[in-house]
Order: sequence, then structure tokens, then C-alpha cells
Amino acid sequence: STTTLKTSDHLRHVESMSTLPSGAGPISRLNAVILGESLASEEDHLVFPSEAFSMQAHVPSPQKYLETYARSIEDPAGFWSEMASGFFWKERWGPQVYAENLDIRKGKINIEWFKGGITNLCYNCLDRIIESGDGDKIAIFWEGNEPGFDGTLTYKQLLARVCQLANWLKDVGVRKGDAVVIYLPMLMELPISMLACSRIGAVHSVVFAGFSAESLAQRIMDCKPKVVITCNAVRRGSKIIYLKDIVDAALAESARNGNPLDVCLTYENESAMKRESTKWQEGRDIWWQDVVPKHPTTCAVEWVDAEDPLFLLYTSGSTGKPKGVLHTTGGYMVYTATTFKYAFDYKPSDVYWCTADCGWITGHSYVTYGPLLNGATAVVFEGAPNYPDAGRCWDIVDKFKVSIFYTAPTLVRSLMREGDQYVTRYSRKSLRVLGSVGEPINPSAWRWYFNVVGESRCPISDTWWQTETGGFMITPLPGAWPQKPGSATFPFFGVQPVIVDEKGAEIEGECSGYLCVKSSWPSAFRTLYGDHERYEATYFSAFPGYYFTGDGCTRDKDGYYWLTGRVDDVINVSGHRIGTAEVESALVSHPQCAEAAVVGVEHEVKGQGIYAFVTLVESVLYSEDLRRSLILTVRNQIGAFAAPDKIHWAPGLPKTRSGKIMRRILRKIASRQLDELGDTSTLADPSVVDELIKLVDC
Ligand code: 6R9
Repeated sequence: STTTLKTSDHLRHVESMSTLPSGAGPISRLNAVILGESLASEEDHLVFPSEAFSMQAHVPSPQKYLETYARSIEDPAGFWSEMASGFFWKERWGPQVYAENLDIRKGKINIEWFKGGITNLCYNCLDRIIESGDGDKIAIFWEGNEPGFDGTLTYKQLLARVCQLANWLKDVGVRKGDAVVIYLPMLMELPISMLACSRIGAVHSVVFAGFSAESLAQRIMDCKPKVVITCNAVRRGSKIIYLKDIVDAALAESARNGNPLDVCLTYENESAMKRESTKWQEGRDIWWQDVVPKHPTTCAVEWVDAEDPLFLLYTSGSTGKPKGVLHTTGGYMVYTATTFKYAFDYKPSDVYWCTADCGWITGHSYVTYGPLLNGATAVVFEGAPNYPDAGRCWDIVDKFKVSIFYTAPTLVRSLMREGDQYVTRYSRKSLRVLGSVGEPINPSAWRWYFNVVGESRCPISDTWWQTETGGFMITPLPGAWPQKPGSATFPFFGVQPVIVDEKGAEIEGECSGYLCVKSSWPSAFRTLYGDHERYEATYFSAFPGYYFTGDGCTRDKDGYYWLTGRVDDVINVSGHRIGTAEVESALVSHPQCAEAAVVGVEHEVKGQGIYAFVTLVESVLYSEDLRRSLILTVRNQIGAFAAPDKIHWAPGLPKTRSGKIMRRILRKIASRQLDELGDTSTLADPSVVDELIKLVDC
């Protein structure tokens, strides 16, 4: 069906572009263009891959991309079956490769891939690689917080460790389908725990170890795990974080609410804290080191259906309650592995490092599963990227000869501020591909990353995707395309993005609007845990017929996609998703806070900062102590990363007559665009705006 090709807008544009000779334009000419010069328009700036890079790439040219993309859209079943056939399936999937209904008007939203196929993700990550002869290859280079503190695991060693834990989990009664909450820092035990769960068909739910006791308790109460896995403490930079204390508080809270937990497996992280000083609840708490190593190093695999759940990961939405995003096994496996291979142009000789924490989706798909499924060697880093100084990342790159480096724009910007000398002090000659994720990367950070870190030789894969999508959706394929700094370029194979207007009508060509996706892809999330209605309402109702991403997007004249940020009440702080409603509900839980409205503001390093307008209860006076206490409340209820950057005292909030807070006005005040407040006449009391402006710098 060539109609797909004709209606698919970006294809038409890039087809005309693809008449450019592959690798046209030497890099040196481009550097002259990009260094320092301000461009009339970002979309006119093309950065070409070197011919040498393109020649060795999996996708060496626009033509090759176009061919493969067209095939993936015309025949998704055939395309994805072929991708899936590289994995081990105990039984092949049924005659129908996938089934989907993304149209709420036609009934229940439903997505299935490879149903009836019987497999196991852990088996495919480890046993399959070992059987192929790579058992002695390094799976994980682990680097501790303190330089010089490190370790390695080969594929065989990793499998043995995973099996020991899997056996212990079975011993304490964890069965297929049971939930296990993992609250660990970036120790090797974190990917080991994830893999052990998937080996026995248990559903892991990793909670980022920066979340507070209350957030952890909320997640525990929602998914009711059989076991929680944690460690006593961790060093991060120069700080020590006492994780076990946080877990104790969360478990107490959960027990108070009628959800007692029987088993808390605790890893003794000796370098941060000795077991003697760890608070302990006999009968419930068990030291990892006392039980896990005693278990056999082999463990039979629990074969599961492709559509059996693999993990739950909670993420923020526009209401206060976090959403348990559910991913299943088969499609997730095929998609994360395929995207990893193509978007990073992965080759078996690469050493790959993703700086994300396994507490986020990036750590699930591209620290643990995607790399291992490809038999890759990956770095797992426990520490902070600026400790002991801003050169740490490049020290690690040189130490392990990292060739693919994947991080977030916020880190790029913070290192950029520290100065080039921290980068150029190190060789970095092993690097060949760079990656970016979490938020739009601004063109100036892109250029610094490209020119200084990558010495103008490494393509940047700016991967746009979400917890919900499981894997990359819009991403450059290194070597295939000329890049544009700040654009995530084109959709991955099988992905059909569309841009719609407020009414949900698809817009063609050069345009801006809401980013939706019009057909399913293998690693799409299948539901929100225990709340399929919320899944349908949040993602499939705003624009019937499509999956709505929550992001705004522009497509330029050449068909390149430019993500412009969230259009809902979600703020993106240093790549972490935070719902404004979550912060607001934490603030109003403070006894002296009557009302709160939170908006995102531009922040030089974090991308967005959190700006909170706070109304106090009658007769309470503003003070510095109160400001601190409000911020502390948010830290305690959500986590330090959600602490507001600014508290703005608000005698009243701008509301419509129906009582809806006009965030549009608050955003303008927060970003000091005071002459662009727009129409305030629909407000119930327009004078509150003047009051707010008076208090701008209090
Ligand atoms: C993977 C991840 C998802 C939201 C997403 C968007 C933003 C992520 C981006 C990006 C522009 C990129 N986002 N990657 N925006 N360019 N390369 O971050 O998942 O934590 O669920 O956040 O992050 O706004 O909607 P998640």
C-alpha cells in the first residue's frame, strides 16, 4: 500500500532530501558553521554524519531508513515477526502477530503483541547470550561512588547471581504474577533483582531510591508486593542516604493502612554502612548476604506468555495519584532490543554507558534489558556524575573505553557550565555515539555536547519516548541522517506519529500541535495497573482514535520532528516527571497552607524548575522558616528532586468564576512576562493578579 508512503508526510520530505549524497559535507565545514554562530533558523542547520561513520552504520543512508520504515508500516506483522525471530521462544506466537484497538469509540482499548508466544526475558538476556558463546564477555562494569571502587560481572557470573536470588525469591513464596518492590541504588544488585524477578515470572516494580517514605508507601499499598528488596544505605557524592530507614517508615505506613509486609530483603552496602548500625525488625528483615549466596547458582526458567506482565513502573500524571504503567513481556523484549541496536548503532565491540538510574524507565529499557538482550557490555554507575568533580563522566569513559554514552540534557548543561577543561582533560577517543533523553535538548547544549564532548565526530541520538512507550519512538539513527541540533528527527521503525489540532484533526506538512500515535508498537504499555478506565481516559480520550502523548510537537519543512515539551500539568525537572498536582497536594498537607498552585518555569540547568504559588491559612504570616518548612514537606512527601525552587506568597489565586485556577496567568507571572498576562477579565477577582505582581520578589 503505497498510500501510506504518500500520506506519511515526513517520508515525502525526506525522500526529496535523500537525493543528497550520503555523508555530504565534510564535518570540518560544519564545525565552522556551528561554532558560536547564531543561525537564522535552527531548522536550516544540518549536521552531516561523516562518510566513514555512515559506511559502517546499520542504517547507512536515508534511503535505507526509508525502505525499512516503509516496510515496517506496510507490514507490521511481517516486520516485527522478523525482529522477534532473533530471540528464543519456547513456543512461537499464534497466527495473529498483534491485535489492537486504539479507538475508544470502537470499544475497550486493547493492545497485544506476540500473544501465545512463550518466552522468558531473563533467559533471552543471559542464557541465550551464554549459549551463543559469549558467556565470558563482560555484561556489567560496575563503578562505585568512590573512584577506584569497582567490579565486573561476566554473562555467566551475572546469570549465577540472578539464579541465586531467583531461588531465594521462590523459597520465600514469590510466584509467577506476584509483585516485588525494588528500592535500591545503582548497585549491581539492582539489575540482578530485576532479572531474578523476570526469570520467575514475578512482576517487579522498581521505585527510584530518591523517593520519600510516603511515595514508597503509596506504591507498596497500590501493588501489594510479596517482598521488598532494598539496602541499608548508599553513598551518593559526599552524602550518605539511609535507605533502610526510609523503607522502615514506608512499611510502617503501609502496615497502618492494613497492608503489612512479611519480607524485606536488605543488602548490606558495607562501604556506606555496617550492618551493626542498621535498624532491624526481626522476623521481617533479612540480610541479602546471609541468604542469597547460599542458594544454587542455577534456576529453572518460568516460561511465560508474551502478554504476561513484566513490570510496573509508577509515573506522574496530571492528578495527584501516580500511575502504575504496566508493561508485558514479548513486545517489550523485541522492541527495546531492536531500538537499542539501531538507535545507538550498537556493535558487539561497543562499551555502552547510560547514566540513568534503573528507578526510571530509561534504566529499565536501556540500562538493563535493551543492552543485555544485545549481549552488550554496559557500565552501571552508582555515584553522582559531578563527584569528586565535573570530570567524573569522562574519567569513567576513559577507564572503561566507553563508546556509546547516553545521558540527559540537564547533565549536559550542568557540565557545560563547569567549563571545557573538565572534558578536554580526558581523551574520550573511545566515544563514537552520544545519546540524549528526558527532555528536549536545547540547540546550544546539543552543540556543546557534539563539539566538545564528541569532538564533532559522534552523532547524537536524541531519543524521544516515555515510560508509557517502553522504548524509543522518535530518534535519529546514527549515520543515516543529517541531524538538526535539538530535533529528535524521525520516527523509529513501526511508529506512526501524527500531529493533531485542538479538535483532534490530523495536520499534515509543516505544523505544530499535539503529538499522538496512530497505531500500536510492540512495547506500548497495556494498561494502568488496576485502573484500565484511567488508562483509557488519560491517553485515548482527548483525541479519539489515537494514543495521546501529552507532548507538543512541531514538524518542520523537511519533516523533522521537534518536541516542544508537555502540554499537560506535568513538569519535567532534570528529566524527572513531576505532576503539578502531586506537589500541590504535598504543599496543602502542610497545616499552614490553605491553597497551592504549581507551575513549571524555565531553568538554566534543570530544564524546568518548580514554582509554587502558596496561599496561607487565615492569620498566618509569611516567614523564611515557613518557606523552609513548606519545602521540607514536599521533600518528605515526594522526594528531594521535587522540592520547589521558588515559593511565591499568594494572598489569592487567579480563578475563573467557576473556580478553576488560571495557570496560564500564573505561568506568565512565574516567568516574569508581566506584560503578557493576556485577558484577565474572565477572572472572578482580577485584582488578585495585581497583588501577586506586588509580591513577585518577596
Ligand atoms: C524516557 C523518559 C517522558 C516525557 C515525554 C517528554 C519528555 C523525554 C525527550 C523528551 C524531548 C526527548 N522527553 N525524552 N522531550 N526530547 N528526547 O524520559 O520517560 O520519564 O516518562 O518522561 O519526557 O515530555 O513526554 P518519562
